[in-house]
Amino acid sequence: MEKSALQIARAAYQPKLPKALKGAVKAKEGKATESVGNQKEIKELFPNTYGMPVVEFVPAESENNEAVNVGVILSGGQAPGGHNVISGLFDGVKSLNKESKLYGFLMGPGGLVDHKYMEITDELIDEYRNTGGFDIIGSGRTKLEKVDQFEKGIEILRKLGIKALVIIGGDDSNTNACVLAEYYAAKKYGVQVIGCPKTIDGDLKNEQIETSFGFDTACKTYSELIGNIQRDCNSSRKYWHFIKVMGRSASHIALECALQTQPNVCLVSEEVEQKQMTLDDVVTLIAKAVADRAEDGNNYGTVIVPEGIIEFIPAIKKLIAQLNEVLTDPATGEPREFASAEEQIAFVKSSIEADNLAVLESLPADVARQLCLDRDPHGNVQVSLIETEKLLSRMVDTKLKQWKSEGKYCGKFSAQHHFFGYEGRCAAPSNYDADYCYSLGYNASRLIASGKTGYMSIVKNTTAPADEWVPGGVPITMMMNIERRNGANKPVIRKALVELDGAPFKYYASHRDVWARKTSYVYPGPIQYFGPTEVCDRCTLTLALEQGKK
Ligand code: FBP
Repeated sequence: MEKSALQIARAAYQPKLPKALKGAVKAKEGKATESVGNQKEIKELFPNTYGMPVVEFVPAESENNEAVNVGVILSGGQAPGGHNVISGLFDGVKSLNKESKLYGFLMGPGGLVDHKYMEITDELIDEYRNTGGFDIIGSGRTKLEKVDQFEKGIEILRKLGIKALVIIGGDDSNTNACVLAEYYAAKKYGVQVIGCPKTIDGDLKNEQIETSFGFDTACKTYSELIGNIQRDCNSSRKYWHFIKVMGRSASHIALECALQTQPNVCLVSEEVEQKQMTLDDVVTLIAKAVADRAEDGNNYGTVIVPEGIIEFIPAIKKLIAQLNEVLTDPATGEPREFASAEEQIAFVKSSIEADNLAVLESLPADVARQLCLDRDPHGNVQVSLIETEKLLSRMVDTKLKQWKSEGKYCGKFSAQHHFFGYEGRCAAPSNYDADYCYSLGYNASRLIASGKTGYMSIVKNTTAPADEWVPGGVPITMMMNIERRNGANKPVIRKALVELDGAPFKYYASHRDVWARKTSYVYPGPIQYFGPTEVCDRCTLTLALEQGKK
């Protein structure tokens, strides 16, 4: 495969490792832990993996350096840095013992169940160091949650002599990793399961996990593009750009992009929910910004829309919750099957409550259809398919026309639409993600060597220079609570939504009135890989604000 000059230079980049991982380590254990909610139920469900301590790796004289065969799985949506997790893990297991082997299961968790795998060799890994994408072994969204899958898995793990499995995924995949760890521990199968926090959405974080990998690079990529649009917008001064950014539920990406680019409007789903806003309230908020700027002679602007917003409008959220219930077969817990889309829509309409039906029918026909029909394998509405940016601009246009008819000055309104999601998920990882991911993978090898299972690999203090980063592990059960999913109560990792009393949102809220009216755009430009550290190694503004570093 031919490579660009940047790719060649980038391949030679040696990711930074925390000083604590540069020699032999031992696990320093904290106190017994509790889950974040429903302690009694989680303890009962995870008798072998509940209550374990948080661990931190500290220097040691020597460590367990027996050869170990390890398997790795990339699960769910792509996120920049996945290849570096695997290269860190590869280097980590080889540094323990040269005879260790790393096997990659192909196309996600399904590869484990279907026994599709490949050995990761020196030559192979060297092709992928510091590159974006998950293409080294591919990814997939098969849910690993049934006993027959676990049993199929153990067959191939035994055949390959694999003693530990690393699952690189988001909250759902790490929940399943924990269920698998518990199952193998209960059965005494002798296979450890370690998770790794991945998702561009940034919603797998808590007191132990500073950020999920990929969030940094994806937000920098989208912010570069939003900055370019803002410069175009400020040059021609004739369009309002509606820019939807990914983030299935949480608005972390939208908020981070707003902090980096200072648009006229950024919607934050969590605020919409907290203020119990209706779709009309959201439309009015944007239309007001358009009319206010028109008064100043500015018939242009930018609006950032988080992908998941539709699910946070309380009336629509209630509707979706009922759709999820009625579209799940209570006997199997699986999505119900229908002969045709029309049959499915008719079933939905006859099964939901009257107030939910009224909300469904108030929506534009294409959006209503989308809500009734599409689900991902986890049973979630596929929000990335709903064209919210177009829906909102259409409704803003109608609102402005109505205001004009009532005599209000609204200027001219002409809209352009964008959706940034896939553009950022496979970008070459920023230095932050390249270093963070390599450290997460290397650190996973130390969790394995210390005999841990049901843990997630973590690296803390990442706003400091990499030397001072703190590697360790957090028991996955510690992050769990019980939530209603697809018509049933399930133990799941609690998703981190944008906190309205957190520093990133507060910073945005204290500036947004000025940004809404006055053109205050910032143009962040492309990710830089070579150059001054304050340009190349900076973290997201979200993380800097959360840690009081801005
Ligand atoms: P993960 O949570 O699996 O990392 O994926 C997140 C995401 O990128 C969302 O932002 C988006 O809604 C979704 O994946 C799109 O999924 P798909 O790749 O299946 O279209």
